[in-house]
Amino acid sequence: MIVRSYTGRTMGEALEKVRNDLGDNALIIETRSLRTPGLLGSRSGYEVVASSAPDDSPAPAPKPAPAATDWRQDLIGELRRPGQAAGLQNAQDDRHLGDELAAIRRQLARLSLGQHTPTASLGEELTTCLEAGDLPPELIAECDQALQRAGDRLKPGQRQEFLARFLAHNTPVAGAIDWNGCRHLMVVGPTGVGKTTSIAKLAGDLVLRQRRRVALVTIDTYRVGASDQLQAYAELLDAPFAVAHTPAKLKEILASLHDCDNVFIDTAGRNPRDEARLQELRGYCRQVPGLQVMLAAPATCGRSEFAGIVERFSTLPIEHAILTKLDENLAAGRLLGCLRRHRLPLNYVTTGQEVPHDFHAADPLELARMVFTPEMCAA
Ligand SMILES: Nc1nc2c(ncn2[C@@H]2O[C@H](COP(=O)(O)OP(=O)(O)OP(=O)(O)O)[C@@H](O)[C@H]2O)c(=O)[nH]1
Ligand SMILES: [Mg+2]
Repeated sequence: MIVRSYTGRTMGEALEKVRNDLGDNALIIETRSLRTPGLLGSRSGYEVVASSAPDDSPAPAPKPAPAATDWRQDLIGELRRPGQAAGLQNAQDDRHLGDELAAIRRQLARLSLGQHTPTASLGEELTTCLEAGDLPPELIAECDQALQRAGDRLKPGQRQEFLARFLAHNTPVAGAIDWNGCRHLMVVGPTGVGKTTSIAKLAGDLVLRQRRRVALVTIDTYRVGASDQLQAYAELLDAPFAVAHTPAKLKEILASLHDCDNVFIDTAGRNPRDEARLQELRGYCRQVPGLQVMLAAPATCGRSEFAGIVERFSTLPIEHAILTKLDENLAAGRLLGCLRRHRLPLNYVTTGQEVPHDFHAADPLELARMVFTPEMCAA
């Protein structure tokens, strides 16, 4: 297999040189932009490192230069003709070629985004893994730099764990709540994220494992069956239960529950764009002294949805956060990016529908290791 470097004033020019020299099956290993100082100011250009197809065949004779075409179109054309590109002999060749094409596709995506290849230290496999988990590009670049700094002090088998620790270090997490300092906890969040179920899990743990006296109160008087759902959990835990229709009533109920160690207050799901409903929640926060607020945010949403939820609910005095449905998350890297960006005071994660078992205190290293699970890396 031949590996050579080609330069050109444009990326298209450099890629044409690759094609002329190594043929249609050439594999792009790396691309980067160049800036060389000159008398009349700096000149820019591009370098492409490419190899011949991995069958050790000699490079084909140079062809006459074809008319200049858009290099992206050239590559797209090649991606659409996988069968012609390698003269497949068997399934192994096929798989190998598939991997190479996937690598070229990712290169193409990076180039079309104007990004430089961030894989110098990460290598293709780790970059693929981080990209598949949708880790933000700036975090991928930081991982690359971290590996570069570590240099050869790391053995190959230690690279994933090193990166998991690096990512964990960059993921702000508050950890388990000190329940002695949190008597009245109101859980807010969008509709259907798992607020009521999360309350049942937290309360269940406090009652069954920590032997605390807990009460459940709901101010969700909108959804049919909402209070029944919480009441059913209260009965299972043998805990007091009440419904409050107004802040004044909630104040009264909390005063009557003075012998309970902790009181959970469930709320109706709020569409983050529904300002009137959020205003109502702000009224409860203002009028009920000592009320602490926990945001329930789903681990399943995209970056902009997550940002919208945090932004809208941050008009409430959020002191705690629980990340729900972690078991349904398909992009651990994206989640880490959201957590780092919004700096949620994350206490707990929930990992399934089973009450009270499917939750635990948030652990940054565990969240970061999710990026490297085989399912994530194979995505
Ligand atoms: N997979 C999964 N499902 C969950 C989890 N937590 C809750 N659910 C499910 O999500 C659904 C909604 O849960 P609820 O607790 O009723 O959600 P909510 O936020 O109270 O809903 P509203 O009160 O209608 O806004 C239920 O089917 C739960 O079983 C979790 O961690 N993983
Ligand atoms: Mg609910």
